[in-house]
Amino acid sequence: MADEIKSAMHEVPGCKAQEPPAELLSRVSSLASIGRRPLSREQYVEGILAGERATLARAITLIESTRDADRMLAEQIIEDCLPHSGNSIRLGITGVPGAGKSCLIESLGIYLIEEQQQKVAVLAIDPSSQISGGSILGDKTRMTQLAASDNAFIRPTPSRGSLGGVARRTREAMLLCEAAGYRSIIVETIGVGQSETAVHGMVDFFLLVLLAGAGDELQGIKRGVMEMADLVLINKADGDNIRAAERARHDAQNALHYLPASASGWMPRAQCCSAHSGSGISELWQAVLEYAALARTNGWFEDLRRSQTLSWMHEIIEQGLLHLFDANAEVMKSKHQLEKEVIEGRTTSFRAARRLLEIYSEQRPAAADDAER
Ligand SMILES: Nc1nc2c(ncn2[C@@H]2O[C@H](COP(=O)(O)OP(=O)(O)O)[C@@H](O)[C@H]2O)c(=O)[nH]1
Ligand SMILES: [Mg+2]
Repeated sequence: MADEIKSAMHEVPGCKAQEPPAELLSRVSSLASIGRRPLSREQYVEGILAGERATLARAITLIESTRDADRMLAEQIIEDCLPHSGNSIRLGITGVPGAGKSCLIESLGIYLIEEQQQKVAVLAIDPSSQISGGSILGDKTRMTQLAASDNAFIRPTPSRGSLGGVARRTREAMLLCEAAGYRSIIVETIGVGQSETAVHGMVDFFLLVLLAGAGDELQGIKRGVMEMADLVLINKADGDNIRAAERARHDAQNALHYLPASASGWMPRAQCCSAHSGSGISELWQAVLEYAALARTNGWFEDLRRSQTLSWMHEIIEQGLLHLFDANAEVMKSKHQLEKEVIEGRTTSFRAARRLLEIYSEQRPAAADDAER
């Protein structure tokens, strides 16, 4: 921009570019930085509890940061927000790419805002974005109406790190969204690898979006994913596709019957919907509400959240230990050599792993002694 102005001025003969006064420059730069002024822990928390989207977004950026200082501040913010979180319904949505998840979230989100007077947060877990650099970003174009609403908060997937790391950041972002007053949290995943399991481990209700197709509609969907579903939705039940969708719904309902009963006491169902026409969207929400009412009455809702919280703790310990292991200089010194020996068949993977763990545990007491001294 500044270069454009400069070059335009150079084209005017006799016009000499002048340096703006230093005082003006400093005023402009302080004006520009107002939005990014560092906030204190209290300012972050106050802003989030007041439902300020910009502050919420900045706090999530801290969660995603790899800087230790940011991480520490993020943890303090989460701690302060924790007593205000939890009051929501957490929905997970999975399905093959192209099934219409993003369009469905747009349609459901608008329904929740307009018909149920709710605030809706949309988060995403997309491990493939590690390679593509944030493929879910494109999805905002499928959620234009929702993205424009003051009552919606859409956050693309954090694109760095392992699935465990991505999942942890999404869970933490979810807690902050709840503290900011979002009563419906929707987490979108793509049906790849472990991401369904990660999302299932952080939501109350799990939705599987399928398409009516030629042949076996359930092909390509692993049995495990079907087992996790509380609701199977056959999307794109519109136009010429309505009858095929109804057949697919029937097949899915049959398949659900053969699965073991869910511990929640809920009977998973299959329903049709169209993200484009909006048919079946209120029925979808009705099923979520029915589930929540049942699970709250029989105690499952709280039991599930408690066990999820416990597994998060265990996951954080595992990740933390791995981090310590990788950061240990003695371990790293021997790791490369041992890896080479495993590849060349000179030792077994079991013995090499055991040796590294021994090196690691020999290091720990020494490190603790150092700290005491
Ligand atoms: N006919 C029809 N097309 C849909 C519907 N929902 C989504 N689509 C289309 O399906 C394609 C994939 O949708 P998208 O939401 O990006 O799928 P995702 O990959 O599962 O998130 C897009 O071209 C959508 O316009 C629907 O209800 N009916
Ligand atoms: Mg999508």
